[in-house]
Amino acid sequence: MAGPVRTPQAASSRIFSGIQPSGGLTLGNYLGALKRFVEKQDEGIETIYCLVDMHAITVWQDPAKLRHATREAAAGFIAAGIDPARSILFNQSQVSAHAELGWIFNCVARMGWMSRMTQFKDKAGKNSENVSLGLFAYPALMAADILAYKATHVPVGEDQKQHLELCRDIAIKFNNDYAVDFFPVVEPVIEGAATRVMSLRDGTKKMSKSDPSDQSRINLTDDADEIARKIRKARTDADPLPETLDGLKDRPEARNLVNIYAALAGHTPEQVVSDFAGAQFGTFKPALADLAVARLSPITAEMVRLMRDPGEIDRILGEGADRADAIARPILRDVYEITGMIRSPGRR
Ligand code: AQP
Repeated sequence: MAGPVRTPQAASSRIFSGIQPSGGLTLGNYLGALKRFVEKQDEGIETIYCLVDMHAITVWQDPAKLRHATREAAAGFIAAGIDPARSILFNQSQVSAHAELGWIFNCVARMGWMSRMTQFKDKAGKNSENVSLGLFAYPALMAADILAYKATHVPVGEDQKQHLELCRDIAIKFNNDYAVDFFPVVEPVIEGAATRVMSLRDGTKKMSKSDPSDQSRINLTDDADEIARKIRKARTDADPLPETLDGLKDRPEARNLVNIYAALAGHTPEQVVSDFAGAQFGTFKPALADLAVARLSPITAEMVRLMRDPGEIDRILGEGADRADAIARPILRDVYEITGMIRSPGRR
């Protein structure tokens, strides 16, 4: 008897990445992820982008706010340059392959691997007995998000590196356990001047949409005045900018603003310090604020316009979900076959 049909590995590159609609998109999400999602799409690579609403509920989300944040994030993607005709854009819960493969990966991943995840430790803090089981299992679902499409490359910010290593471990263990060459070993794509944008209030903490202080971040919905005010008030030190990057080694807040400038301008951080060598923050911050407003304001304005028609956003997400499902379903069928789970004739 012939063995199970195996969907072939993606012919060349296939990109998958996601963002949690656990709040509004930040400058960190934009520079670390979204801006690069657009670049990958524009390079002509097959791109699949997902608003991972099932990850968002690993911490409590008000349902109305989650719905709003999901639509707003979709609007942010489109406003930033994601073209739903060229990229697949959808929300995770509309494609059940994520949850189904996530369960199988819960049975592949080891407790020891999961216990080493620093994001879980950071988010759970001293409260680890009371956080959801979903928060602990999050990286296995993330591996399913990626591998349901046999994606080969995943553009992310620096903070997701460990989760992608776990995704590689899961793919390798699945292949070994079932003696197949089925899942690809994915490559993280962590590149650019701002792979880790830091809080504007504390240069040692990541800029995050769930930080209780709104002053710590720039939101993609902030208007020009808010952006300028937050940059003006960003924590810095009293020294002028040095002539080389070495001079920023022990100055995390200054380094963060230089990185943000570089990423927004499309320059290297080296170029930025050389252009502003000897400048005080009284000069650098207004230049950064002008640049940030010039880059972000058109995106914000377009988001506002798109949010006037939530029905159209839902339609785009539904169409993306159908296209995503068409890729993921045959892969999942093979996974059921490989793992010995019966699919009756005529059933999905
Ligand atoms: N500060 C950041 N700098 C660079 N990249 C970042 N990313 C997030 N924050 C920064 C990248 O954005 C993508 C989506 O991340 P996410 O929203 O799914 O989860 P996260 O990394 O946990 O982001 P937040 O803002 O900190 O969310 P909350 O507060 O809900 O936990 C990823 O590629 C991430 O690397």
